[in-house]
Amino acid sequence: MLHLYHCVSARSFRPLWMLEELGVPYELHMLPFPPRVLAKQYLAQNPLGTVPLLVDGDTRLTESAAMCQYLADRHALGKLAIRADQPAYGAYLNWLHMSDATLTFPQTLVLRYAHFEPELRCQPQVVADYSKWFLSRLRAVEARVLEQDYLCENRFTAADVAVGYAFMLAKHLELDSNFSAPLQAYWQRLRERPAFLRALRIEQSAAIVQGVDPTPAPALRLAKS
Ligand SMILES: N[C@@H](CCC(=O)N[C@@H](CS)C(=O)NCC(=O)O)C(=O)O
Repeated sequence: MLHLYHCVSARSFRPLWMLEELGVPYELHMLPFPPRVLAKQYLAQNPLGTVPLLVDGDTRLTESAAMCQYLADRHALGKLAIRADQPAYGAYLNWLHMSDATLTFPQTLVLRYAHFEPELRCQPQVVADYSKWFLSRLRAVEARVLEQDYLCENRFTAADVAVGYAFMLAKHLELDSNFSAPLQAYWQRLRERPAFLRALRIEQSAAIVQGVDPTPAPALRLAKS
């Protein structure tokens, strides 16, 4: 049985969405945000205190994009993967890595300096600069989805899940109104997927059942903790 440690709407949504796409059984462990502060016992599982953590027997992963790749390769006969011998493999890896290193990275600065820091430490200039940074980095996605519906081989893959989470976070950060028409259409395709909608419902109901605040992490203020 796979175990996923997750906070509502955090990057751990990537593996949750993947698991729902693949129909792989798993146990979902909901944590309050930030677990580092509010669930100190979790540090024994993941010393970083971050989510996600995916445990599969002796295998433990703490990087959400790597989890998308791992689950696609290991748990569904490659249904959502691109194989190393396929022409789109390099592009596939590039999207997977880009999803967090290039797209989510600037978003986390916006998140921190607009939402998480106490009022006096908020940094409007950082928020403005990194919002712009994020939106300009979406140009690569825009160019791709102008040509085809999905990022690789014109079919839905783990790369769309990894990149799709950056769109979900952008919605929470209210950056989505700046999306161009092709980006809006791509995001629409992703968020209409039954597995995406199921993952949203599952994280809410699991949070309630497990006694965790179901407010999406990006909407919380760290000061609240
Ligand atoms: N690069 C990692 C980042 C993990 C990460 O920073 N997760 C955030 C939630 S989106 C977290 O747990 N933050 C809580 C903290 O920093 O204490 C990934 O993609 O999984």
